[in-house]
Amino acid sequence: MAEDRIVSLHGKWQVSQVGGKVSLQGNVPGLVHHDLIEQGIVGDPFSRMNEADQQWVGDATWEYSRTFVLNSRQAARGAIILNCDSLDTLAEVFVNDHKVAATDNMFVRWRWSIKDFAREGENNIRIVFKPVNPVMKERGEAYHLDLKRRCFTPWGPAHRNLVRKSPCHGDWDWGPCFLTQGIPQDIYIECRDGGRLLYVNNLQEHNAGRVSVTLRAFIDMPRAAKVRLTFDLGGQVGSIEADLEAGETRLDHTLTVENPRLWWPNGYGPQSLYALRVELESEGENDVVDQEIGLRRIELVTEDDEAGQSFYFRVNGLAVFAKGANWIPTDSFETRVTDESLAWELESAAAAHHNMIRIWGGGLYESERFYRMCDRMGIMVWQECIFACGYYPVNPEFLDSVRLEVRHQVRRIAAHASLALWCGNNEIEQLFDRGRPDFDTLLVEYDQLFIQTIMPIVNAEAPQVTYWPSSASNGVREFGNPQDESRGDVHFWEVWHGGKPASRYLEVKPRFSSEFGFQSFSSPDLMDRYTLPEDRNVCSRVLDFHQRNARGSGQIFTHIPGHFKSPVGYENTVYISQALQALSLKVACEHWYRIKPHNMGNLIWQLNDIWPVTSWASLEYDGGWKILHYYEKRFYAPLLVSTVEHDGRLEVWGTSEVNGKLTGTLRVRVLDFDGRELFADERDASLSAMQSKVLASFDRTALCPAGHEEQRRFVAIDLDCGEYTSRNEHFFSVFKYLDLKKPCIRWDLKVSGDEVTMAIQSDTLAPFVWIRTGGIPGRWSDNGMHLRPAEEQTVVFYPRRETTPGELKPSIVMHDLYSAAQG
Ligand code: BMA
Repeated sequence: MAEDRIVSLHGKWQVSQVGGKVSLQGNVPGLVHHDLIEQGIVGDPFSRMNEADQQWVGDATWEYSRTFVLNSRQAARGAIILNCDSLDTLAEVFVNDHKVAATDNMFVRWRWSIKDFAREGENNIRIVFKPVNPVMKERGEAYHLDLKRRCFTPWGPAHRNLVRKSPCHGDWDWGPCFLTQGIPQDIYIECRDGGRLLYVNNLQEHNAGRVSVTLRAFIDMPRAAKVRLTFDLGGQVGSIEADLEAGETRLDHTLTVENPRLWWPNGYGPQSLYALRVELESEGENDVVDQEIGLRRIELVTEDDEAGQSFYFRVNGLAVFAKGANWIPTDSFETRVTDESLAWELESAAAAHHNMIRIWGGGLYESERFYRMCDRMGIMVWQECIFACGYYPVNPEFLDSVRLEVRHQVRRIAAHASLALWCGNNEIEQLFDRGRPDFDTLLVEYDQLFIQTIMPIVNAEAPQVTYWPSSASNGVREFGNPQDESRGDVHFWEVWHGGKPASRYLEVKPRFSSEFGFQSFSSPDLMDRYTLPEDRNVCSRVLDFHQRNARGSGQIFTHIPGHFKSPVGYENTVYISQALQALSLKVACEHWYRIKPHNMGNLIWQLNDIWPVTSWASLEYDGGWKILHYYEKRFYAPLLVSTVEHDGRLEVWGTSEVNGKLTGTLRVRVLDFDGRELFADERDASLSAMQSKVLASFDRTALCPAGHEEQRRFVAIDLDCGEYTSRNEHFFSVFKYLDLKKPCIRWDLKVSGDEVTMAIQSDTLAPFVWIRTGGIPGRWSDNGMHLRPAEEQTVVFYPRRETTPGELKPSIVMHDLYSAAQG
C-alpha cells in the first residue's frame, strides 16, 4: 500500500514566535502570516496602510512543531526520508531534537534521511525559521562587491539578492514587502525499501506521421536493487528492468506514437494531451507518477536576416506570433492562491487570446497546477530563473545552492507541453552600469552565474528547450544594448518610465516585445474593500501607499490631457485612467502585430496583481478585468483590422494569425455622431495564411475634410471573414476634442439559455462605455467598447459565481466618456 510509505505532515502544527507572545495552531502547507490573518491576530495586511505595522512578522523567529507516528513497519524500512518541497527560507530542521539540516533557499526541494533519528511510535519535528533581513545584510556587507539594490519601501531589504528567496517578497514597484516564513508546499516522510520516482521528463523526436518519445525517469534508490519500470503513454505500453545502485539514477525508454495528435498553442489548434503513467516496482513496492504529455516541438528561432536577427517561436513548424503578458506572483502569500482563482486568471488570459505567459524572474517558479493549466489552455510558458534587477554573489556556497535549485526546478517543470523557453533572469543585462569602477568584476561574476553555472544545467536537463540568458538581451554573451531593435527581446519603457507619448510606440520596431506597459488605477469595486470612504481619492495618502512606482500616479495625470478632458470625481478618474491605459497599449500592440514577421511577440507588462494596487496589470488583484483586458481580447484576436494614418492617407490593415487563407468583406464607413453615413466603401478582402497587409488605403480628405469636421465624424470599420471578424474605429481627433453629446444609453438584461446577456445601445457615439458590476464578480464578452450611434450590441456576462439578472441589475454602474468630464 503506497500510503503506508508516505506519512503526510500536512495539517495543524504548533506555530510559536520564539521569544515572543504569539503561539497558535497553524496550517501546513502554510505561512505564518497567512495564519495570523486567518486567526485575526493581525488585520488584513492589504487594507489601507497595514503593511507598515506588520513588518514584525517577517522580522521574528518562528518555530513550527508537531508530532508524527511511525508504525513498526514504517520504522523498520531501509529509508526514512523527510521531503520538503519548499521551506521559506532560513530554516533549521530538528527531528526528535537532532538537527537534520539548515536551509537557505526556498526554491530547493529538500530531501534528508532521518533514518538515524526517527523511531517507532511518536516522534517530533521542529522547524525554526530565522528572519532573513539580518542574514541578507550580514552577507551583503561581507561580500567583496556592493550588491545593494534600490527598494520601494523604507522596510524593503536592500540586500535581498544575497538569500535565495523570492525577490518580490521584499517589495517591488507594484508590491508590498512581506518577508514570509513557513512551509508553503508539500511536506511528508517517506518510509521505503524500494525506489522513488523523483521526476519524469520526455524528449521528443518528430518525424512524418510519428513521434518518438523518450521517457526519462529519475529514480532514487535507498539501496541497490532490481527494478521494473513500466510506461503507459495513452495505451502504448513498454517496460524495462534494470539493476540499480543505491542513490540517484536516470533510466530512459523510448516509445513511438504513430499518427500523433499534436499539441498547439491557444488559437492554433487543439491542446491534445496524452495520459502518461509511469510505475516503478522494486523490493515489492511501487511508486507511480501520472502526467499529461503534449506532443509538440517549440523552438526559439534566432537566425540572421536582413533586419538583424530573428526572434520568434516556431511551434510544430509554424512561426507563431506570441501574444500575452507577464506574470507575477498573484498574492503576497502563495498559500492563499486557490485553484479557482488561478484558473480564473489563466482562463482570463486564454479568453483574451493569450498564447504565451512570461513567468517573470522576480517572483516564483510556479506550482505544478499552474503549468498543468497552461498545458490545457495552450498558454506557452516563458520561464525565468528567479533572479531579477540586481547583481548576485558567486561565492561557492551560493553557486552550490543555485545548482541544486536550478537542477530541481528545470527537472520539475521540463515535462510540460507549455514550456517554451528558459530564461536566466529579468533585466540584469539591462541594469549593467558600465560606469561603475568594479563593473569588469561584476560582468565576470554575471557570466559565472548565468552562463557558466545555470546555462549548462538547463542545457543538460532540458535539452530541447532554448536558454536565453536574460530578458531583455541580445543573446548569450552578446552584451550589446538590450534595447537593440534589430535582435533579441526588448523591454520598451519609454512611454511609461520615459514619459513619452503613446505615439512613440509607432516609431519603434523591435523583434520581440517582452515588456511594455502603462498603469491605471484599480476599480472602486476592488479598492472599496481595502479603503475607508475618506481614502477614496486617487491622490490620498492611502491610495499613494497603494502605488509603488517612483513615477507614481502623476505619470497617469501627465498623459490624461493628451487624450481626455479632466475627469470629475474619484470613480471617473479611475475610469479615465483605465481608458488611457487601454488606449496606450492598443497603439503599441496593434502596431507591433501589424509589422509581423519583423516583430513576433507582444507580452504586456503585466497580467496580474499581487495585492490591490495602482499598476500596469490588466487584471485586478481579485481577477476583475480592467478595460485593457477587454482591449487585449480585441487586439490579440487571430484576425485584427486596424488603421494607420500617414502622409495624408488612412490605411486599413488586416493582420491574421490564422493558418489558412481568409476571404471576406471589408466595410469602411464614415459616420457622424448621430449615425448619419457620410461615406461608405465595401470591398472584397483576402489575407493569405498568417499575413499582415494593407487592405485599403484612402485619401484622408476624402473621408474627412480638415477643420471642425474632425471633431464630428469617425470611421467605423468592419472586417468580416466568416468565422473570423474584427471591428475597429478610427478617430481624426483626440477624444477630448470630439463634439460628444450626452448619450442616452439604453440597456436591458436577458436570460437566454443559461446565459445572462445585455443588449446595449446609445443614441449618439459613446466611446469607452464601461459596465461595472459592483460586488458581483465576473466578466463580460466585451466592455469598454465604443458604442456606435444607434447600433445595438449584445454582450454576455460570465459570472464567477452563480448570479441571477435580478442580482446583477441593481449592481450595474455605467461610465461613458462624455459624462466622466461633467460635474
Ligand atoms: C520592469 C519589470 C519589473 C517592473 C516593471 C515596471 O522592467 O521587469 O521589474 O516592475 O518594469 O517598472
